[in-house]
Amino acid sequence: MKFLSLIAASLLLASSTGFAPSPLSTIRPTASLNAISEDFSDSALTIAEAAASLRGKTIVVKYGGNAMTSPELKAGFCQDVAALQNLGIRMVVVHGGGPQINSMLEKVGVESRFEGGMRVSTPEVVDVAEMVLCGSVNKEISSTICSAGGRALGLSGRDDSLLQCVKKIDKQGYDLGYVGEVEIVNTKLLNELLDMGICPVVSPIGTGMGEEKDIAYNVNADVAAGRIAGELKAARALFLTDIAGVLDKDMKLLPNLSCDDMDGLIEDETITGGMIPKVSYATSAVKLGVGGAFITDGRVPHALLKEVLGGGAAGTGSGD
Ligand code: X2W
Repeated sequence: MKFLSLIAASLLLASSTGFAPSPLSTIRPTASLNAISEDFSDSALTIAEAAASLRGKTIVVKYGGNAMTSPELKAGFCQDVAALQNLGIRMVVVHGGGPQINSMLEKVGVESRFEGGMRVSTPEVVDVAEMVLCGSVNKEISSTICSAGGRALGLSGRDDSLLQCVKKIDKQGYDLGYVGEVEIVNTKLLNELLDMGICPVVSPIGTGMGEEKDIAYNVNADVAAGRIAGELKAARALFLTDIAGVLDKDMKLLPNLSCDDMDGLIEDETITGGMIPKVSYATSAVKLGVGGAFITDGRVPHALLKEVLGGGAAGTGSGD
């Protein structure tokens, strides 16, 4: 339902503005498109309409570390990104890697803990996070998108000052160390890459500002994705994670939420831990002009393609 209203809104916009096809209009069918066409065999028109309405628009996808654990799901996600890119949609991937950072911290014997969904980050923790996120995780995602027929470039928030941060001040008064709050997003860089037909794959390590410009900040990936989506005024922000969406206290899925609902659910502690940054920054992205934000179960094969072109993989949506 949320999806249909989004498509309707997009089609309305397309027809009233005299929709111009993007320069990236080459359509190359891929394995992913075949995979979802089986699930949506009687809705080919809906898929075609969704694809046409999104051509030339921007979608920011947060790909969480918990949704990356299976090699098949990872390959499917990268195929989906390549397929959507080849349909002329401007794709931006912001990835996490929390579990991957945990296992490296364990290997090197550095302890860390979370407060309000944020990893308290000493300089040693930031070093390990940067090594894991910008090294193995980022390169694996960008190269797999390329192998699937897309064009992707991996970069971190420190490259060309993509994510300019200040130290995050925690509302509860915890000192989070070098956790960054994103103040400025270099949208010029992102738009230049998107105009070249390249999907930026962003690691959430930010750079300090002014005299602190050589400092690396560990940025929660949901925060980075929400801020990037908001600043790009993306058509959609999707957060792929390892749960079904936002759940109420009885673990029932809340499929459709407004920005006002979100604040109340955080206040009454229905939303806790790692879901807080996801929901808060999905909400702020919508407030900044993103067409709709969706928290989607990334454990569903081809969840991204299903959410964008089909009736949705399941999950929680917010927006128009
Ligand atoms: C995160 C960055 C990675 C992340 C961390 O160190 O785990 C902070 O919490 P997921 O997989 O999306 O959780 N940074 C400050 O967000 O990864």
